[in-house]
Amino acid sequence: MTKKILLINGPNLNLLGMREPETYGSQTLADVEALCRSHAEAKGMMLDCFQSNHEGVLVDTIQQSRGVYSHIVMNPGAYTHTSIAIRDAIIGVEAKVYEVHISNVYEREEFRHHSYISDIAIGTVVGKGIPGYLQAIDFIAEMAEG
Ligand code: CA2
Repeated sequence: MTKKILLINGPNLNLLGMREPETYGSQTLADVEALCRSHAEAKGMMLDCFQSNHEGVLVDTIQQSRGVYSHIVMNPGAYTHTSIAIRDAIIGVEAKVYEVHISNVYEREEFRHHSYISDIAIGTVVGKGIPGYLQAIDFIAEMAEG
């Protein structure tokens, strides 16, 4: 069965390419989404994209992925470090979640060192820039079905 990926980006990632290029690069969110979609399609998978700045909307979106998506690639942004609600939503769906961080959170402020997502994710990539999203997609492509 074709793997169906939902790419979810959390708060402030709609600003990609517009500010802080030294930390987050110069590609816009639209660039990143198009890159991820074509990368997934080249590997025989399909990928949809979603971004929100709102915790509850992200929880709703994760819940609604049930029965539609086999995998989620998610950069939860700052909610990584705060959101038990997003953690619980991930635990509640069958889709397997791969966590992505553009920057190396372990080389930044201490409050970014803890993730509520990492221990329930199938994998985590940090500090690889935008190619980290492609690494997540590659991992999913190579995963055994089921
Ligand atoms: O490194 C990452 O991908 C983060 O998830 C990004 C979050 C941050 O709170 C996490 O600790 C690590 C922040 C996203 C902010 O995105 C921006 C993008 C461009 C310009 C300004 C902010």
